[in-house]
Amino acid sequence: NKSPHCHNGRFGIVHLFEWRWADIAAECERWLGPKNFCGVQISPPNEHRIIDSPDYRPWYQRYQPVSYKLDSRSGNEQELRDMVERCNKAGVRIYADLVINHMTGGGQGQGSSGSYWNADSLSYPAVPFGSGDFNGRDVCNTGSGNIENYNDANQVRNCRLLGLRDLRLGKDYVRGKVADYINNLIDMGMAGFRVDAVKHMWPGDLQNIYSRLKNLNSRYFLSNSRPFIFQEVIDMGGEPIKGTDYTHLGQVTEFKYGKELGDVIRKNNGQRLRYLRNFGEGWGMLRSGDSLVFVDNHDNQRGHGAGGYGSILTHADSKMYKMANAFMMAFPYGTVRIMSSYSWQRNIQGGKDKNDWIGPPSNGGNTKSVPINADNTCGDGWVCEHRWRQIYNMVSFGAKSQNEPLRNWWDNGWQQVAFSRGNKAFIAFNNEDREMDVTLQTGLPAGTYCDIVSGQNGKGNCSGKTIYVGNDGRARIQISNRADDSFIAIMV
Ligand code: AAO
Repeated sequence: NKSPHCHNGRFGIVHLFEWRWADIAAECERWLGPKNFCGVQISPPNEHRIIDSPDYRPWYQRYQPVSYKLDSRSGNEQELRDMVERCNKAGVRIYADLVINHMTGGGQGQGSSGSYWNADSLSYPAVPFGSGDFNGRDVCNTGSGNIENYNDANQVRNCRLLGLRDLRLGKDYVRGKVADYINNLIDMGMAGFRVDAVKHMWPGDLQNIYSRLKNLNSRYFLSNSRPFIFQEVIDMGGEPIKGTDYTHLGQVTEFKYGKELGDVIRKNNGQRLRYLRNFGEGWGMLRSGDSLVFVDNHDNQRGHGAGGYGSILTHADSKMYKMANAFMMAFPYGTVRIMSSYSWQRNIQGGKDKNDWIGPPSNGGNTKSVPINADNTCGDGWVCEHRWRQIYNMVSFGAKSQNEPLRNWWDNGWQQVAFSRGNKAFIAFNNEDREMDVTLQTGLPAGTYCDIVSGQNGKGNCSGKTIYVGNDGRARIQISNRADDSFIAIMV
């Protein structure tokens, strides 16, 4: 349950946030497979609430389940099945986002598959869940019925997160319904799951649900393979509930990673690149094998969740963002997740983005498909960070070097660092406000290498910088602080 089941020579999970299933299927075949990506995190596939006001079809409606019918803003069940099959055939794994802590917030209506729901009477007949299937006053003792204090572990797990109707996961019937939903996805060929809001569920309840899960589908996976589980727990320290409360059950999202890495690359609070030498466990983070890491996610790129605007890097800070992603993919720590976003107009007032709710590019609420431009970038408001050369080439770097040890660390004491992964790959960063020109041990065999950051290594011609490694393994590394990208990466 801690293995993402990547095919050999593949690396990295990309979150295709709010993409349609049909587009993901095509992306597996035309891009993710050929570029050595391991897998895709998809948006929640189940029926969700449809919100028209005050926010019109916000992205967050998908975090309010109405039923476990596989009919959502990203497509219907047939499209979902087709996607899973085509991605598996392209060698790309699929991980679904599971929202199982709760159903909707207050109100009533019809969900994305047309199912009726009523939060006031706790009625979700398309599952069916009724009033006895939710936590209530018997277990939650706050005045509002919502979580009011994160320092009280009981209310974090027994009361309502943001008013969302809190499922009684201690109950056998509820556990069974949730497990049936997940097993349906496993049978279809999914490789695993991101589990939402795990802090708000008891470890024992999750253990029970996970123990009901089937092995992965033997059509695509070795027999007896268990689903890969990565659990969303925001643990920045200072609360009674810790990420390590859940590491015996699967991996856990390490939110310190993106915050600290953002602070280092922004040079906040006197941070220096050289301090990254022992990044990860050395900085008080989870054990590498327990940790799912990312520069930003769909919450903190818009001020939800945790991290803060002054720290978290996103596609909007592109130069620093590419550096952060490159470091993450080159450095040996955690399972790597890359964010793939759509753009929206930020409008921060009083520390809050007034536009943080804006949903994916759409025609009247129907999510648009993703058009691909001649230069391989995406159109129509889809950012497609995973199609930025500096990012997808680093996926290849990670794929090639992931089993090699960190070697040849060098730094200038401040904002210049370099290291190799064994004798397979080498990377150097210049985050100073001046040029870098040093001769370094790369660990690589002698030869002429093509920098995969500034260009592409085609058949016999390199459109990027050329780097010459001598017989002694050393190379002259020149990086301008004013270049589009102030780092270089080479590999055998
Ligand atoms: C929407 C509306 C709400 C409305 C609700 C119900 O926005 O106003 O009440 O519907 O009608 C997403 C959106 C929500 C949305 C929800 C449902 O983000 O705005 O609510 O869909 O549509 C906590 C959870 C964490 C959660 C995060 C957002 O622990 O699990 O809040 N993330 C997931 C998803 C997310 C989704 C949900 C869960 C719900 O990724 O997309 O919500 O399914 C502290 C705690 C954290 C806590 C944060 C935020 O963090 O530690 O556990 O996260 O607060 O409340 C520093 C600290 C850090 C602290 C942070 C913020 O960084 O170091 O610990 O400050 O104070």
